[in-house]
Amino acid sequence: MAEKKRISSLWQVVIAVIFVLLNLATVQAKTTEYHLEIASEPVDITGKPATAMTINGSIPGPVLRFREGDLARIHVSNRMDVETSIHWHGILVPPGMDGVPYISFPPIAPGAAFTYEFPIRQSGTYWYHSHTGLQEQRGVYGGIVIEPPAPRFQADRDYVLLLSDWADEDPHQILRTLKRGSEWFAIAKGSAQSIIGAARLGMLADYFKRELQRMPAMDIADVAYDRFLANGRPAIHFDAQPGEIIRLRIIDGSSTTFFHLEFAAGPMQIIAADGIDVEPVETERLLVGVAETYDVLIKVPQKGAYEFRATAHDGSGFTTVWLGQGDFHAAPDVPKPNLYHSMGDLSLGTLFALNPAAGMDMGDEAVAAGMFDQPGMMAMDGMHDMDHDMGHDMGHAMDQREMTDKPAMPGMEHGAASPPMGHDMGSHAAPMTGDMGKGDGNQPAVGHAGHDMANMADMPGTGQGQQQMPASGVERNGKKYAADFRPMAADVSSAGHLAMDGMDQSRPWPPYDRLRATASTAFASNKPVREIRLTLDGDMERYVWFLNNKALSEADDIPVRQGEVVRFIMINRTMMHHPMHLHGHFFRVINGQGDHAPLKHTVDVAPMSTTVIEFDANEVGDWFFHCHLLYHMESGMARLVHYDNFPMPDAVAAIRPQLYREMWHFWGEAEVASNMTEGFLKAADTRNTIGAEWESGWEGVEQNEWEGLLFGDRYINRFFTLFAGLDMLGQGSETDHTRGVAGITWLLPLHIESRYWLDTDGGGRFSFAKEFALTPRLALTGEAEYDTHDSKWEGKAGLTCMLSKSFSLIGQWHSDFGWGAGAIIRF
Ligand SMILES: [Cu+2]
Repeated sequence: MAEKKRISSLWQVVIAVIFVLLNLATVQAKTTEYHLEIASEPVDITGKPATAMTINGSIPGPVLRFREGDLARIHVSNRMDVETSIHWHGILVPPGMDGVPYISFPPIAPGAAFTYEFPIRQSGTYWYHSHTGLQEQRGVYGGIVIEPPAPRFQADRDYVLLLSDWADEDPHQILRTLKRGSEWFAIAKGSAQSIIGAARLGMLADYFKRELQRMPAMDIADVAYDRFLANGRPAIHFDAQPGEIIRLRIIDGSSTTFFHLEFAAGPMQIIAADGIDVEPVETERLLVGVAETYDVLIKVPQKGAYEFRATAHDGSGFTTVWLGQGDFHAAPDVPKPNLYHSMGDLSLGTLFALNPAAGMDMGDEAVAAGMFDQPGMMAMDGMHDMDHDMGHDMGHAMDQREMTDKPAMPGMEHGAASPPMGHDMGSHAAPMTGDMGKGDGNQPAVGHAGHDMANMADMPGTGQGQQQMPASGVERNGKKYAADFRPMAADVSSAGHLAMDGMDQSRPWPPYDRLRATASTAFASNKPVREIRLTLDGDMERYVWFLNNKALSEADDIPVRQGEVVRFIMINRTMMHHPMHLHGHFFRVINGQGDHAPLKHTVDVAPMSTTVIEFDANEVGDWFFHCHLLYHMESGMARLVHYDNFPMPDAVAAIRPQLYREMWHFWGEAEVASNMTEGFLKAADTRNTIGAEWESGWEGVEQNEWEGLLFGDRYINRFFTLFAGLDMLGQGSETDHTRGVAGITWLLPLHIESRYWLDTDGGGRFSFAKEFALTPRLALTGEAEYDTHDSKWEGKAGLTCMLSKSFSLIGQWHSDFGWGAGAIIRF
């Protein structure tokens, strides 16, 4: 009896405890609710009226604040006449809540609404943005702050600083300008290269060497912007009292702009990257990539107002936050990038040096075959020069190196060029990875390598004693990775205000090698590892961007399996930075910090370098993986990561093909001069163009003769295009003759465009065209053409002056139609 009573009172206690716990749980799992309305509205950001897409009437949208453990419920209403979506960048959500149209859910239709609901499983600084078309460029973005249960750092004030880029122009026009290969944005922001520009810097040799090697002219960014914005404004002020510690939650919500960050009153301390705490690290100047976030602490001086400046990576402008009161103290200018440096030479060494370091089997067809398409492969001379420049220091470093068993680049030995490559690669790899082999297991191995690098400071052209050149690398599972690399030769140009990107602390690359997680991020060693190699490729001229030489529309999904570790080896073969973002996961950035590799959701893969990331495949779903430069993503640099045990929801299955649809872009050009006219119309998707071109003269020996061509072409790579078409010849209103033609276009050294065709009359034609940029706007043009039917050469030479995006003036001489002057109109 007594026993029974004891049991029942025990039950009462248990029930009471469960009741209390349940209550506590409901108290803590608070639902935090937001209403967001997306609308199209007129704005005035630059003094000229423009149309923006706003969230709750503003750019950026409101900061959404949560506590870890909350349930987030966010109602998004679409007040526009186009579809939309919101993606929660860096937030771990169920796949259906990720907000990517055709992957997670159907887009939010005009006039419709969607309610997102997900538990908040993390804390830190994040952001949200539209994942539909180019809407992000129009203003559809905002910050997210999630408070942890117990904050790790105390600050007197806490501010969100959301950086972005703004153009009055319709982003679809921006994309069209990029697609047509226009030089206009480079001219508008002063980064276009020219012969006189190179001569003024004493870099003519570099200029022509690059041209000879058919390397594209380097540029840091694709688009010319009207403004850079801090929380939606060109300049803002944050309240701060003397001596206070301020936490800035910096979000790069730009469509394409990286920013150099600097505080006029001293260094900043990075305390979190992509929302997650890292061991505090100090830095003077910090490069934040598109879609990344950093939390930094800064200290307000005793008196004065100090500038926290975010300078666009390409040097085309900046946005400012003032902190404190009193006399204004501006942050120092960031030196402009020296774009003439033939980085290709250096980077070529980089590319090869890294591959063996990464333990890659370069015999892999996908990689190796693609590599021969690339400009880098053509630039063999550069490697020898680099070797030469490096001199004895490299050799010295090599002696100390523990050689690996693997041949430097097994797959390459078959190529004609293999002997020099193999040799050079070995020596280039040495200083970067040499000592790393001596580390055991996952030990950070960066220190010694850094020491070897210090020897490089004596290199010709460096002129600086202490160069910080952290070579990052790590050994894991018996394989070596070099995750980041900075070119090894510095150029302090005569101009003084120019610096080479990533070379020194004046234009640093992202600080990844110094980011260290606060606890081990290593995965269980018994997990299976899936390694996926992804080359990052692109063609600035056609403006197509690829992974493994394929656009999203052409490619298969990346398959992963729950429970495995997935490793992406990303090999950037372009001259641009690509901030790669994986949805639904955090990944380790292999950076030389061993077990303490930091966790991120977005990582910059620097020009011509290799970055390795790995993630625990534990978020079953379909997830987007893409370059976060908006126009790169839209032009193909994206993939779907698919878990093999994830069943696609029916609503998504029905619309998934739209994810892979091709966009067609249309443009044309008409040259009208006193002696002749010529021009073209084109419509193009990723690899196909259909178009028409014409030429007709009204002066000279072939008066009133005309020729028209209807064609379709197929883009193979930036050097080759196949085409077929109909060639029509006539005089006045008469068509004399029509014939079929087929051939290739081929980009020759010096960037000479050549075309070869055979026609159905049994003849053929070949032509060459070249444009010499004397200044950014003024070009000398030349064309020559030989036709077997006439057995004669026809030629044209002239000067063009680009006055605006759509208008140029020309003066020219044509062998058939004589002298003339006129204009080129682009539409
Ligand atoms: Cu990109």
